[in-house]
Amino acid sequence: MDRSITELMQIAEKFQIDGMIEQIRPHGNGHINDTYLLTCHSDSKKRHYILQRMNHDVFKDPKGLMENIIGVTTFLQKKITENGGNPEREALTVVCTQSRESYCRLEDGTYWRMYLFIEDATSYDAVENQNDFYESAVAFGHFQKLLEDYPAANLHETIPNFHNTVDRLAKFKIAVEKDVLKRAKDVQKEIQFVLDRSDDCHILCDMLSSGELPLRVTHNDTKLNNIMIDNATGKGICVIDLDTVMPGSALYDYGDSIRFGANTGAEDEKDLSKISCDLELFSLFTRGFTEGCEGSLTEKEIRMLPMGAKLMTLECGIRFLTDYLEGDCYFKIHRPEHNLDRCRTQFTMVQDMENKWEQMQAIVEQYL
Ligand code: ADP
Ligand code: GN1
Ligand code: MG
Repeated sequence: MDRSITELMQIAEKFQIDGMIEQIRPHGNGHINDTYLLTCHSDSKKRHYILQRMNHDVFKDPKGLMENIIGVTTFLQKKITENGGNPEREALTVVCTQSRESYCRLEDGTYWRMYLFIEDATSYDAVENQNDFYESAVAFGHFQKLLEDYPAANLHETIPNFHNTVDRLAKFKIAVEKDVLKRAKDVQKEIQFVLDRSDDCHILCDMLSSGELPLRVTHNDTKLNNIMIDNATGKGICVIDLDTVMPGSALYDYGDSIRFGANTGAEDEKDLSKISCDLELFSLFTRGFTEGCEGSLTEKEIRMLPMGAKLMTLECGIRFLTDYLEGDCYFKIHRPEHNLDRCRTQFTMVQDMENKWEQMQAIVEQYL
């Protein structure tokens, strides 16, 4: 829902902000929450904050979600301080409400939270230079390493079965069957693409349940724009968008980053000839991620990295197609066939990875 500046200011004033509000405007390109950048000033000093309306349709338990975020950010800040880092730049900081809550619920049933803005850093929507992608890999790997001893049992599952590809496949099949908008007839090729890969959807799930792959505390949404790159040093300074931090596989984090960042085209590119898996970026990310994980990945995990990349891409395509068939209720869209365009880029990327499979495997083997 579009809100007036006055309304947004009233919401912002419920939080412990420093100074007078000067400006508030929409910010970033996330697909899920409504994000605003707040500028305040006190004694000629400017302060920035991120105000977010949490997507309550997607995250059914905002209280549990915020408990996770407080738990994880407190844990990270302690470790960052011990390591001599700057906890306010290298981790998210939740700004509490005047009544010292981590979020607030308005009378209209919407949920809001605030973070300190990470200054002098950028979240990129595409790889503009290779070093940023490499540094994002180191930072995502390091994030996982930092959370190695986080008590996973304390985490709420904010979206159950988030990367359970078998469950995603089942939900997709239901969407095809229901076909509420009668769109299925126009996307038969895409539907068949998924059905032809039904067996693949089981691979990671089976390996996690058999214990062949370890369960870790993972981020689960490691797109390049969920990391802040320091403007001065080019380092991945802070991992953001912690809504989906849950027990998962290292392959989810690795794979989702490859899906987005190693693609030569944008996630919603209409010209599919621009879509492919850039092996140089694939290799660079693999190097950065394994370095960031500091040797904690098992041999099996490393061997399965290409599969992580392929399945995260396939799964995301399945999710976009499911949302298209269900009437675009989940991901924000900015044009009528946006989810279909997104689905097509993902499937083109999967196809390209299948064509380059031996090369991808040879690359990851260098890191064994
Ligand atoms: P979504 O779940 O909708 O993707 P995010 O939490 O990723 O929401 O926020 C959307 C965008 O807002 C991010 O991609 C980033 O550009 C920006 N952003 C979010 N939090 C911060 C922060 N603390 N400091 C600076 N920028 C931020
Ligand atoms: C969403 O929230 P955002 O825009 O960082 C989604 C991811 C998808 C991604 C596709 C909670 O990420 O799972 O991979 O869009 N997040 C959620 O771009 O569903
Ligand atoms: Mg995001």
